[in-house]
Amino acid sequence: MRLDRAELRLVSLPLLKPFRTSFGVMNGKTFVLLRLFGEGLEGVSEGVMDVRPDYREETISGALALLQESILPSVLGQDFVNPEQLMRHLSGIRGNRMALASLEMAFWDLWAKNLGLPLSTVLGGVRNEVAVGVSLGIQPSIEATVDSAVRHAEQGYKRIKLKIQPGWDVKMVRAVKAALGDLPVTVDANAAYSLGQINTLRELDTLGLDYIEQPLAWDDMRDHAKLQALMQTPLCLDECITSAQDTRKALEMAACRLINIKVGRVGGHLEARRIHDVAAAFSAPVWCGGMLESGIGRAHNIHLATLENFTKPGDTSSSSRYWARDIVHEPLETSGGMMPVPGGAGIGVTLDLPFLDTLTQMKVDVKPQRTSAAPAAP
Ligand code: OSB
Ligand code: MG
Repeated sequence: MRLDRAELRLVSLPLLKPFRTSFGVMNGKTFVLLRLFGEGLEGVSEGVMDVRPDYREETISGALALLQESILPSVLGQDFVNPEQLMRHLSGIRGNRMALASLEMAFWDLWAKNLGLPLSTVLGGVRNEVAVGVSLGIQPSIEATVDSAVRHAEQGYKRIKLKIQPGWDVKMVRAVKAALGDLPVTVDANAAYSLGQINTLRELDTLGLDYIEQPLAWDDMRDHAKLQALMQTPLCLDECITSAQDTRKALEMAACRLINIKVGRVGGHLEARRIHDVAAAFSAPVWCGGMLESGIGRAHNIHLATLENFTKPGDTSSSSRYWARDIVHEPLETSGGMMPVPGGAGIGVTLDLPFLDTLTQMKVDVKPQRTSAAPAAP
């Protein structure tokens, strides 16, 4: 596939309700949207970088510059037969997996559309709907948290994930567990604890949680291994894992027993699939995480979650929980805790361009550089 040109946008979409985690409050979602054009078709992706590097280290401004000045100019005007060849071309780039994922994911959409197949099919997926739960942000009170958890359980969501931080943990989780009975409950600390808080972590260990997500530092697998050795409850890593090699090391050192895969965090669908495969070799389940994505990132996540070893419910809940109006035409809504895979070629959702224009803060077109098309000097 020859890549003709790309369009980068900075988009701001207001959230229906603020989303609070241990690292901050989000009132809206600002993200990089990439449209990649080639062979008369268009592939689309959504980046998961943030304005502030408070989840991982990449930023929107850094990724935009890297994509515009380096990554896109190095691939536009060139031909790639498949995503593997595209990523081999970019293999010299260290880190920056969120920025790389933006290009890689848009290419998969374009490539699948060129083949006339759904993305889930070309990835090797085995389902046409995926099981999902919800991620509940830190609420103003325990009562409000229990209410929200019960309401989502009634809607059929298959597990309830509660954001925690020191001071907002054991008591709140106990109340939610008591209200929900057998429904799986998990917690996500987004790296808010240290081994110094072992007493609280040991208390969490007694609550019958399905797993505890990323309790310790975002870049520290070793301390997670120390903690896992002291805990019955499985640990799940999110922030710490950016590659299949990270996954092997984490599982070898028993830093966790399952993995939250976010395609946008790990460099794209190829690496996400490799992580999925490595985890399967260790008999470790994986599940598909989210970053409050619009319909574009959400659709990518759903297609990925059709792979066989995504055996735990993911975070890809209904778009209408997040947005009054999404940027895609197709509704992405669950029923009984199941999210249908959008049909049609590629990711199966289409941009509502007039609405997107009203949300676009900045737009740049990136074209092939003349120099890259010129013949080499003799
Ligand atoms: O850690 O999984 C996380 C949202 C923003 C940043 C990090 C995380 C999250 C979520 C929300 O938990 C998942 C979602 O509903 O998309
Ligand atoms: Mg997480």
